[in-house]
Amino acid sequence: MIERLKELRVEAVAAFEGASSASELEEARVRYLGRKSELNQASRGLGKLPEDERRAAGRAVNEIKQELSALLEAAAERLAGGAGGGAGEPDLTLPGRLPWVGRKHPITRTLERLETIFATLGFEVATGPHIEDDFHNFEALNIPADHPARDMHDTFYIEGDKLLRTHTSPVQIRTMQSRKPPIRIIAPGRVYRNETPDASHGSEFYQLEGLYIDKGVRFGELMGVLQKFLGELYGQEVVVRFRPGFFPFTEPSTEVDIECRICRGEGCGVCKNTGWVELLGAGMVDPRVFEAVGYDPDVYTGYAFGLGIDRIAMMMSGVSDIRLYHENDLRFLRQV
Ligand code: 2NL
Repeated sequence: MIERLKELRVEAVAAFEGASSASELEEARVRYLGRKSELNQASRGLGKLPEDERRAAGRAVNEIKQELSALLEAAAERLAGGAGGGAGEPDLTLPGRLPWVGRKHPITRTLERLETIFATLGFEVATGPHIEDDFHNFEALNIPADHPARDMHDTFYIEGDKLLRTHTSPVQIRTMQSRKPPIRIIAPGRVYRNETPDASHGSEFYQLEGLYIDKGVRFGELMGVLQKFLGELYGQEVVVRFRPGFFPFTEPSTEVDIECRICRGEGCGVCKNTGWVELLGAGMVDPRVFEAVGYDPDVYTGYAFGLGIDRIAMMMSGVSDIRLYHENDLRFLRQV
């Protein structure tokens, strides 16, 4: 039987490699790999062989099937490649195949736009590690030990006091520790939260925080800079609202909204009928943060702010599910 299989193999290889049209190839396929082919019958007859022959014959049948299937595929590709139909003549009237040109990820494009705006406002870009420690991510930011953000359910802990940063604030803590004011930086980057993902929450997303520290920095300057930033992003006619808020690391704190651009404040689905869309959180750096990094809060003051980059990207292009940005599906990424 093995002898017969070897002969069959030689015949089939010649048939697949020699096929000069799709129909010839199909004929060869039916003959050598089809349901009624000799090979398939041999395969079905294996059970009737004596135990000692069955193993070797079974292996031979499988090897040949695999080899022939690969050859069949290669032959099909070869025939499809020589376009121009049955005649084998290339159709020179067909449009050329454009090379596919890659592009930047929508989050990257949004980030670069934000960086450019803040560069014109005098902010330099600072970066830092994604694996942080409890001090830089929580303690120095005046986030108390019993704060829910520090729970296992909200933060990815690694081992000991190592964790994945939950915001980019630790970059600013590190910058303050290593430099003296004046400091005017933005810290953009990926952050991590142990959350069940849904349309507006991912376990990884992008944030941008800003920090300005010097002598005599006041709340009015924060308002002015954010108004200017939002004007550059959305057009100078944008309507900005500051409303009281709370963060452990700023005092006083504010939430910053813009008038809904879809309904112009009338109320719609996007602004959940409030007429306003929340964009940023901000405030004056809490004196306890200054103490944690060794700055004298009687000498220096400063402001800080934070925003979600994914959220800005979503609002720019009307995307309603944050998870789409992190699935790497090119059908989505090529559209937005
Ligand atoms: C938000 C709010 C905010 C900060 C981030 C900050 C950093 C340092 C000191 C003080 Cl080192 N503050 N960052 C301040 C206020 C708000 O983020 O909604 N982010 C998405």
